[in-house]
Amino acid sequence: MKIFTAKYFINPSHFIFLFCFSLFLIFKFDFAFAQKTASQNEKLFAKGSTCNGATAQRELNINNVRTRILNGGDMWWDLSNAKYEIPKVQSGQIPKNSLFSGAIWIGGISNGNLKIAAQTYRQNGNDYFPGALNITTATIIPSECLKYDNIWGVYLTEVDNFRNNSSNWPNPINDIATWPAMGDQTQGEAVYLAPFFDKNSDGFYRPSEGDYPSFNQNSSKNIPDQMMWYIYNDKGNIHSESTGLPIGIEIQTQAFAYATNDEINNTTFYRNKIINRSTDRIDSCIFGQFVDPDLGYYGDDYIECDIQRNLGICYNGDDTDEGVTGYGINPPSVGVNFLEGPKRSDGTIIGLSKFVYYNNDWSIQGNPQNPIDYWNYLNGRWKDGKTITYGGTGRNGTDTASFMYPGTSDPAGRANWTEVTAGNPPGDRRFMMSSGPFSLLPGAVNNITIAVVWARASSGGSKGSFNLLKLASDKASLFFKSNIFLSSNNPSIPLNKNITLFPNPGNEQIHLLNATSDADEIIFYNLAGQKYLNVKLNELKNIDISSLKNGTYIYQILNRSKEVIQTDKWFKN
Ligand SMILES: [Ca+2]
Ligand SMILES: [Ca+2]
Ligand SMILES: [Ca+2]
Ligand SMILES: [Ca+2]
Repeated sequence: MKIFTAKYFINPSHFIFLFCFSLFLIFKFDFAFAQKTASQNEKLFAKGSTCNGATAQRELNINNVRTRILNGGDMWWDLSNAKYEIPKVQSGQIPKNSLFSGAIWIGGISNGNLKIAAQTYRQNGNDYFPGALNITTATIIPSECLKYDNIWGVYLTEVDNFRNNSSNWPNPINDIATWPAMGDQTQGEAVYLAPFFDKNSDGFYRPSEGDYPSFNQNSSKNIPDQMMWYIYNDKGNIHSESTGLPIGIEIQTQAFAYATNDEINNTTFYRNKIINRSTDRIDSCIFGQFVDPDLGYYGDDYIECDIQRNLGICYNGDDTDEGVTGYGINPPSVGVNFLEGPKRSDGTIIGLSKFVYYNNDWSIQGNPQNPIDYWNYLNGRWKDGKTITYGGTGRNGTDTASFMYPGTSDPAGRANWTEVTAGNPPGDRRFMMSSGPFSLLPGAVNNITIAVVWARASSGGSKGSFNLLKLASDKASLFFKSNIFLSSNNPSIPLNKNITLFPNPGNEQIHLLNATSDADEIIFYNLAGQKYLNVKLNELKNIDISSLKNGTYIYQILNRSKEVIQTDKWFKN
């Protein structure tokens, strides 16, 4: 169990807080006076609403992960302790956690003002508050915040039990009965909020008529094995956490997971629908996922990113994860994957744009203390505004970079750069993965979906798990494209989940079972991600693998459009 003060900041004294708060006041009023054409938002901000912070918590636990979801923009903890337990244990056993906490940050420039919403540990307060905003004024009153201070959730088994038995319709379970499908019109909220299936197509959510919670609006398909829905905004009160100016955003989040027999069983997903309810255009807008990974014992971790995979990674800084909270030998790796980022004005989706980390201290590479610090990290800069430079500690070089520790994934092909090559002592890392910039127009809606992936190898120390994590990431991306992306009416990406490499393990020649005619090419990688064999598939779908050394491989099957239609493990012996 982690000691509160050790894990957190170095116990900020009251003095530091007051000092920051004074800075904030100076900063805020400076802006207010400088800005003669203060928008309606700033006027409303001056009045302010007086909502309390979010208090709901709920457990996502359908597969090998047991994690705590909160409704204040943060997750994976219970406000004191790490709650990203994987593998899920029975009661009485000591759980091991791979993440400590995480939260969403959003910043941008509007009317010359920096606006920012960011959470870390709620040590100073809150930037996010429960509830749906008035879509005209982007405001909310405290009683509405309180009404939405909840996380709604259903299992697929509960939805099935309800929708398949009309005798249950008059008496639905609580979360189906209270599912917040429709906003309060008298408060000016949006007509539709949480997605539902409208059985009788009358436009109203009435479980008594067979309507039920769904994953996508009015679709009966693709309901995850467990899903949650909650709504929050950055206008319920002043931003006492970051001390930034509010934006006027509403975020509707779905946390969900699937019980499977593959890597998806170690994965959790989060889809954030981010709506600009203000009348202001936000330029240079950046969306970020802040992550404090604590891989078992938190004091010996390393971080890295894989740019092509849009993946932020935490792996153990050595081969043994000590202590009662530690995983022991062959420790796992955990990663956070951007599956769907914000959209540019031309509709293209932005992936991982910046990756930066910081330490648990007050240095220029340490914890953020004011809105500019948060803004700098969102933009992949250090607290003093200096850009990352390639190599070493990421400072004081001449060659600029957008990503800390990209390994060998640098698109310009620069040398391998990791915490190992930098010679860092392992420690308690936090990272920020961001996506942008883009212009967030009034009323604009962006879906931002992430997956938390995890892998543990039985050999190869810390690095063995790190390599398997890349397969888990590929699996999550493919799963998203086939089951989630598709179902939200996006372009179709064919996925054949049934191809089998036979025999497995194999030796001289293998054959693809159930391969459809669009399977065109197969590529074998070793666990380090190096390409070993690239074969154009013949009519018979037979492959000569005699040139491969014995060992574990990851293969990808591509279609004629060079899209990956399957990826999995295969063994040569
Ligand atoms: Ca209806
Ligand atoms: Ca560790
Ligand atoms: Ca260690
Ligand atoms: Ca950490």
